[in-house]
Amino acid sequence: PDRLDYSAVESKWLAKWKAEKEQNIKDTATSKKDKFYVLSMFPYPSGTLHLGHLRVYTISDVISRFRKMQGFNVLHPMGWDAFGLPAENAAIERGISPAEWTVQNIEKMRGQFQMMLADFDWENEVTTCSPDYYRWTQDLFLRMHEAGLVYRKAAVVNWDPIDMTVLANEQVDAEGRSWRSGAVVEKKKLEQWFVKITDFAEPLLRDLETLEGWPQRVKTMQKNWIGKSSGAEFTFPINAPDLPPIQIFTSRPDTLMGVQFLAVSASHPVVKHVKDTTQDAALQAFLEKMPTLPEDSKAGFKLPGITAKHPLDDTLDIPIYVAPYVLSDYGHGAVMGVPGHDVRDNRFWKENEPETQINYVIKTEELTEGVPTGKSGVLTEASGKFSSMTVKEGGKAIVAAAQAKGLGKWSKQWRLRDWLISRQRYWGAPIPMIHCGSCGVVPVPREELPVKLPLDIELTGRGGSPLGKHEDFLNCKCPKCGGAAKRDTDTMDTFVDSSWYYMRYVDPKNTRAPFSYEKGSRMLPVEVYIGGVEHAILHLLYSRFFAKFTAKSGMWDGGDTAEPFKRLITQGMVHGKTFTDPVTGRFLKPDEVDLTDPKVPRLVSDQTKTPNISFEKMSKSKYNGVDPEATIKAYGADCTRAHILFTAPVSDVLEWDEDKIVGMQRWLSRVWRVVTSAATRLEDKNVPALPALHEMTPEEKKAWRDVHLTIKMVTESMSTTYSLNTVVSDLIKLTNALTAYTSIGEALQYHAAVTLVKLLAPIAPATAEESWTVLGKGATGGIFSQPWPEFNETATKSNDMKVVLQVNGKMRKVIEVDRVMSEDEIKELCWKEGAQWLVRRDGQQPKKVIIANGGRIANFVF
Ligand code: ANZ
Ligand code: ZN
Repeated sequence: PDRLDYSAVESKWLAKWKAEKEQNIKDTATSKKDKFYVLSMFPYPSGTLHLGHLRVYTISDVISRFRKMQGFNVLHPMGWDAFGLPAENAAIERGISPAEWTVQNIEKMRGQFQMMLADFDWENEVTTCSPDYYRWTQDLFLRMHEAGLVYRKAAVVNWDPIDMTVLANEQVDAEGRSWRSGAVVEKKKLEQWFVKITDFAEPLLRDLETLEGWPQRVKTMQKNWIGKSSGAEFTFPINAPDLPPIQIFTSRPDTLMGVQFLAVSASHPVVKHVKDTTQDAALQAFLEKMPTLPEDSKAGFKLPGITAKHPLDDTLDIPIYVAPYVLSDYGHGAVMGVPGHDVRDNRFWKENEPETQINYVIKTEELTEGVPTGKSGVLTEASGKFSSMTVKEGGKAIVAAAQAKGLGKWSKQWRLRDWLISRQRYWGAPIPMIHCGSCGVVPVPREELPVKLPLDIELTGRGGSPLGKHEDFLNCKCPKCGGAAKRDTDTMDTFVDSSWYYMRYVDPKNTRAPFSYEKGSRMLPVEVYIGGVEHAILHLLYSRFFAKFTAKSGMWDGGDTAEPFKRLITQGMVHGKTFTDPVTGRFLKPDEVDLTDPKVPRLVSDQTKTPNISFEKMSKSKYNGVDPEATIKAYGADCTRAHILFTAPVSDVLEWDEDKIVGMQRWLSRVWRVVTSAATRLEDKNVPALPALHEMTPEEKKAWRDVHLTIKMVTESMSTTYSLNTVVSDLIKLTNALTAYTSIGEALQYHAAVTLVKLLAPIAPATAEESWTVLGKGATGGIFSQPWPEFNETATKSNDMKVVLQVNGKMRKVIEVDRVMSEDEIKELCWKEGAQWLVRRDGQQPKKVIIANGGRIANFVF
């Protein structure tokens, strides 16, 4: 046929591939080939695949198929991040059990993955809510407990006073009310489980440097989150004999001589002391008001009857304030206030002590909001014996002086906090701990795992933790003394489940350990990880922590740094085409826009008006959502995949414009024409040999050079730059070139078409596979068992190769070259050979440089 019936072709190949896969299940663990692990972030099984999913999974599928054709032992697994709140909410709202809801959704989404022709290794599938997965989540929790990395501490939760239950942050609305009862949510302290991720702060920070394949932006986000800060600690004695002195952390010890006050958080011991000893009513009132004040509030209250001594100057009495801008969980929950050189201290001081002069102890040109905060400066006379030292020298001398008196030392602080993993919810991995009246908290012995989540549970969203009401679950025997005891009723944060799934994928059926040492060491780390930038901080940090912890405990060989993901691709969001009323700006529903002429949409209500069009984050309220299933049904999966890749670079926002898919459809039809015409010319002859380079006609040489240049560029894009949009445009160019050559011989045309189809296969697998049935000529196996085309440098070398240098479209010079060059090389060459036209006296730079005609024209546009 001269047009491909994509829907018939796609379902035909889907069935064949499936049968094939079932017949020969590969064994990634024993394969002799080099491994390549491609991972895309597993989805939450909400029941519907959205376009964002389609984008991530298209990217990973392309990379995986490409690497398989290159002969790697590829692992490209898929699974389900299946614990979490939505399942529980569905249960409360609709009475369906979370397990059932989840299973149904998984089945739906599995079908959608098939539709998009994603080639996942389903034999490695993991589902985090299944006991044979969460058994190992619990096992890892206990291993961390054994390593001293798990502890209990009181922490604040959201409490719904009407439903008498703990709420997740997502269940509290912007006004601070419960999603169900509407009650104003209160804060309540509960004993909860923490994981000591802070023990790994140093390697988590340090090893970021080894991650060359990560976007700098993500590394910076991780770095800031970990937040290492170097500075000093000083001790300020206070005139209350039965109280310990106040310790502070500062990043600017050089400003010590400028301290005019101390500020502490409400939970600092000195506050309680003053409150209890003075019974000061105004202080009481301030403390009651404090929780409602924002962190950037300038408010403060001077503690009555108490002052501090300056560490280096006994003559100074320093007032102590309690103030909301001091964080209780950073440093010592106390600040040395330097109004002269710290912006926040300055604001605070002007608000609370407007009459008192500000001490300036550093002379610097660098100001922040008018405050001299710069570090390139010298200490002034006000710094006494430290005056005229630089900031750096002064800091050293001041710390040394304080240290000599036992009142100071160098110190580091981290912003990173320990990880609170307790959730008072049902649909999560139960925390495998037991509370015994005589023995205290006792871990469940690891060989008794899993602690199974009971399925016969009634969820109401009211009256406390669901597991606490399930008697069979709750009551148990103490593993230590055998007496009656109670299970912990908390479940784990779902981030725990997703912090190690990529390790389970390498050995998903292991019944003795989370994964074996051999398989872990062989298959980890992941070569390419693809996912949304919204996970740039927590998920990646927790995953890195798990990789480091497991490697450190000898569960796999992670080398010096034990990082889980070598390369990270953060794919951009997909934005939907959004129509708004040109007058009111209101979002228009689909039936309010007349798209008879897609180029000129009109308002249904007023045909003289055209709506405004923009691309925005998809949402129900903007009526700009797109259902991937409908798109695939309408245009085919191959075409949809190509469209997704072509429209934007992987990390950029993708503006989804359905009108443009037809362009991809036309291209795939052209590919099909190239294929059928090559096959038709051969009729039923055998595969012809490719003519030797010197036997080719000039046009054939050109065509073959186009083919090899494309091999080079596509291979590079797929393996190093992941510039998948240019892969599609390079293939489009090659298709067009092959269509345009009119006098190439049948042998060359055949080999060119075969190469095109191979290069196309990762992107449009069904079209490529169908093309192969026409071109394969008795080859064994389908297109995906064919080797990836090899780039041949000599095929691209040419004695008639020239680059025409143009300036604003006018030819200036013809430069002879002896080989085909990359765009960058061509530009370099032009700057060298054409300096007289390109380097302008007025310093003007070209606005752009267009390399056209396969590198034969370089047009510099000024
Ligand atoms: C005096 C000072 C003078 C400061 C100056 C800065 C500039 P980083 O760098 O983020 O670690 N600080 C210390 N503990 C705090 C707390 N619990 N709550 C709020 N602020 C706190 O920040 C360190 C700086 O933050 C410290 O250095 C301290 O202010 C403040 F010219 O001390 B500085
Ligand atoms: Zn006991």
